[in-house]
Amino acid sequence: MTTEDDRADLVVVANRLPVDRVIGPDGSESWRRSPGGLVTALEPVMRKPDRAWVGWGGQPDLDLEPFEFEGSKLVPVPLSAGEIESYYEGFSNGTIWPLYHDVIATPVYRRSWWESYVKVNQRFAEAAAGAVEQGGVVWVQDYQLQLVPKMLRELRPDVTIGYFHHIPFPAYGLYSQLPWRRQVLEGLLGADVIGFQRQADAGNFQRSVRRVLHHTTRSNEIVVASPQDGESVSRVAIAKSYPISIDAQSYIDLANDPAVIARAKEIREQLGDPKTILLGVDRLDYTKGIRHRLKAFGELLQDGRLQVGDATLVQVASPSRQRVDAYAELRDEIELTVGRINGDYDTMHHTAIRYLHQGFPREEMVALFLAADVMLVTALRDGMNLVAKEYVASRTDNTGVLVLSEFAGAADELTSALLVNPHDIGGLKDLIMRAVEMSPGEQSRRMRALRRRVLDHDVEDWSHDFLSDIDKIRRARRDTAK
Ligand code: GDG
Repeated sequence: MTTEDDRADLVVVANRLPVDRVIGPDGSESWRRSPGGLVTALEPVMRKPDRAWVGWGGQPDLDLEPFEFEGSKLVPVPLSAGEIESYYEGFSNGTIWPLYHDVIATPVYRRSWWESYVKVNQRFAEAAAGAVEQGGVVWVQDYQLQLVPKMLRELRPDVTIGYFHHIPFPAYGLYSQLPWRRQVLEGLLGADVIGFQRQADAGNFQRSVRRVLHHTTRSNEIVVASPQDGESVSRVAIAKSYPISIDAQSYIDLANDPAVIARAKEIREQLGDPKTILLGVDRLDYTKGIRHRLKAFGELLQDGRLQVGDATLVQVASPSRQRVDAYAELRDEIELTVGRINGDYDTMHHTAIRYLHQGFPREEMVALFLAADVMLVTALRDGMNLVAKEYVASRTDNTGVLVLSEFAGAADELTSALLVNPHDIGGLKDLIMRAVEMSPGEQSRRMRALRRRVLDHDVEDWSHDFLSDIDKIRRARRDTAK
């Protein structure tokens, strides 16, 4: 039972709790902090007292009471195996994810998935409503929970609501395909502040709101008119960009760690000391442009512009959403392509592509960043792409080259990278060669500018900027209520 006293001043609501359940050999149960990016991003926020996090515990049918973890309260939301299939794998990752990433894969519109999404969003909204104190703040995270802001406002009109959208918001021409386009926009507009990665995403959202709901927008503001007791009452919602970032200092610390530096050297040696190591690090996802990257690299070997032994591509593709069909198919395609390229070009001593379908600890990732001369981020569409920022933060000696897709949110900030349209395979090949051949002077000039941006705007700035806008609204409301 939640009492008035243990309700939190700030509640984060996300699909997943920030912890994983571990069962010991003796059957004992404990929780471990999960390694995900969102957990790191919200760490400075959760460190403060009086915070709670509402989310799913990561296993089906886990119906648990709220519990304390590292000073904050965690409120588990149960999901059945069927709901994981329909709400999470289905509507979230089979409908919204491909639609919002410019239909790189075909979105599936299934009414039963939508019904499950509504039901599960309602459950999250109720859990949040029970966890937040009078006049508190709820911060909803991401596309799995787009209906929560409106549902929560209906349950708790006293609460100030924020929503952050980690993925792109598509142009109206694509968004309008969604059979539930009106309900989703109304759901999001339940929030007082709706945050996006890029200004272009906020612009796309505003245009959809004008076209579908006929609300007026001006600059970052949307006038939301809603009928109340027969009269139309309007309020203003903010929709603007708050580009997410990383905890840059933690990457610098790892990059300066002698064990990580030694490991980077070892990785180079184990790959046969090629002149150039190129690196890709992605969840295995069709949005990340892994196929385009492999094609460009394979053609460079075929053309003789790169030689095995001189250049090696390391591709980490961490396992992701393996029960969704499009992901299983993509894995087969990638592994076929890697096998073909390696079959054609490997020698007894050297491999063309070292492909790793595995997850690694953060230390190993930073060792890879240190070992890599060229980082390839060739996403076809990406909300931000944190890997690009992590690579830059780790390059403390200002060497290395970042090749970055224009279609990743990070391209708005990291303008000193070599920016590329990954659909243009010829252009991508030329840019990879430019990266491989770049002089130390140019590398250093570019890397310094990139590092300045990432270090000046880290993840703490992101949450601070968002929560200050929320706080302004909360204070204005309190003043009016006086
Ligand atoms: C979504 C949006 C947006 C990956 N493999 C391993 C590993 N990772 C880490 C990376 C990075 C994170 O996972 C992935 O973040 P990205 O931003 O690159 O991409 P998404 O997972 O698609 O994230 C994206 C983000 O949300 C935040 O708003 O930027 O656009 O799609 O931190 O390093 N980490 C470890 N082992 C791995 O094998 N330790």
